[in-house]
Amino acid sequence: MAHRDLREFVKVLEKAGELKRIRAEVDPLLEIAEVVQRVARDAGRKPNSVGPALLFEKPKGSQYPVLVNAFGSVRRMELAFEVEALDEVAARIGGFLKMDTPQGLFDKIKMLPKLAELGSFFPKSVKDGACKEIIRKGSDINLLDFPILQTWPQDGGRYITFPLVFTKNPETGKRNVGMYRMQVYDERTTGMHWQTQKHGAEHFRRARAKNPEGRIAVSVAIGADPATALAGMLPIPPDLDEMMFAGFLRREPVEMVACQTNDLEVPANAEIVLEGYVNLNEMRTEGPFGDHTGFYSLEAEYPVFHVECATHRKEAIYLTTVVGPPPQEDFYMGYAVERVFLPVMKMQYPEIVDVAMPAEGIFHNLMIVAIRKSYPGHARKVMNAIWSLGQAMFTKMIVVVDHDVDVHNASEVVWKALCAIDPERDVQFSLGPVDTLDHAARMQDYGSKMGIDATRKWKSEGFERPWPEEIVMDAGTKARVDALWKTLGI
Ligand SMILES: Cc1cc2nc3c(=O)[nH]c(=O)nc-3n(C[C@H](O)[C@H](O)[C@H](O)COP(=O)(O)O)c2cc1C
Ligand SMILES: [Mn+2]
Repeated sequence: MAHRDLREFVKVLEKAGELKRIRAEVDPLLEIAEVVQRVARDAGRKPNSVGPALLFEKPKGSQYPVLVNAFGSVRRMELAFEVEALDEVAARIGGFLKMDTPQGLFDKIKMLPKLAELGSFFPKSVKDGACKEIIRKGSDINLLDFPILQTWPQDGGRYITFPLVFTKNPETGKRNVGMYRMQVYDERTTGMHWQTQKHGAEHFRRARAKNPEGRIAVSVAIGADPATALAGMLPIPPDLDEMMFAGFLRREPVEMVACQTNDLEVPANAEIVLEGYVNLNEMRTEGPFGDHTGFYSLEAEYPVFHVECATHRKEAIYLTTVVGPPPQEDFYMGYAVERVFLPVMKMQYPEIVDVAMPAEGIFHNLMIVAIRKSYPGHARKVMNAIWSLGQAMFTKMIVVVDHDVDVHNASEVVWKALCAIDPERDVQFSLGPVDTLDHAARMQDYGSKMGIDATRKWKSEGFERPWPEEIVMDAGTKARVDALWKTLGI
């Protein structure tokens, strides 16, 4: 049985010893973020140690509790997806990808259960949902009733950092769900920080092209069962429904309920829902915001979200996350995505053996890729493939190593990669879209990327010198020293 909702997940975390309740009053303005830094980040920097999820029961100035760091460890991501190891999710995805077009009757029959399973993940519309226990309209809505955090001193205000932003493609009617932060401007207005390459921004542009004076319906859900709550960050192709993917992850369809005031649907089990619209001709300054780069993202112009209706559960739990200098909670969320989508990458590019995105590289700055090299220039082919692969296009630096390098062992990667390169020969630059948050790029959203071919060089790549063998002790000597070991007194 999938986790029913966020509060059930809270109980699961508590039972697993992964959650701490904080009964003292703590201020959502800066203080909660500082507690999170001390408990989660400082602990997370020591090997094999991560801090617990935190449930602040008495945030100052609000009657609703705050849940933070709920996904801030590999174990908690496993609990979220109800698996013993993240590889299980990867294997399930791999199983579906391997489904070839059936040849004979026997193959067709064999595939039926899998196809039926796939069908059973489609979101299901339901008549009513717990998210509508309380319905507020107009001046009865006050976002500031919720314990929305300000996380860093120079932030432009309070930000909703864990929203599911629902929009519809104005041309196809297909749904998108993205996790885009929302700066709270007042009781009923927020920013809508969908970056230019994201699907929400594309819906906005297409709607504006049709009618620049119009608006686009937007609904936002905050807090749901874990797979659903996380679905907004998944880097999946446009027009692939994140709610379908959430259903796949939880092995049960997500129940969706119609909004009160627009034609969108939201997860019925959501803790809080904000319904409203974005005007297509209205922009407002958003930021600064202490971001997951560890620096403040600068102010910029973004669309504005107007809330017309707010619905929520009685005793709603406000789910949020704190970003800042890495590693923070989002590192573990991203790590799970990296593991889960590895089979998808491998299906498109079978030469890829493994990838790693170290925490300090905050996803977009560094990807280490191990490949089974088969032909001259193969490493550069893989770089170009990654730069054209969904949100991996943002990768500022790609290091390609041979299949026998452990990409998760930073010390091995640094050692072997540096030994394998002649910098002038092996570094490749490319130009293209970069992450909006990259403050060093020559201009916002556009800049250069670098690939390092750190594979062994071949004669067929113009390398005429012999390549040396890596040093390893021979088995005979090892066995003799094993036999001697006890006599050595070491
Ligand atoms: C905690 C967190 C906050 C995020 N904030 C933003 C944001 O403010 N703007 C944005 O464009 N992407 C943000 N992202 C990344 C997007 O959620 C991610 O790129 C997602 O795939 C976007 O969905 P889409 O592909 O449907 O547009 C955030 C991710 C996380 C985990
Ligand atoms: Mn999407």
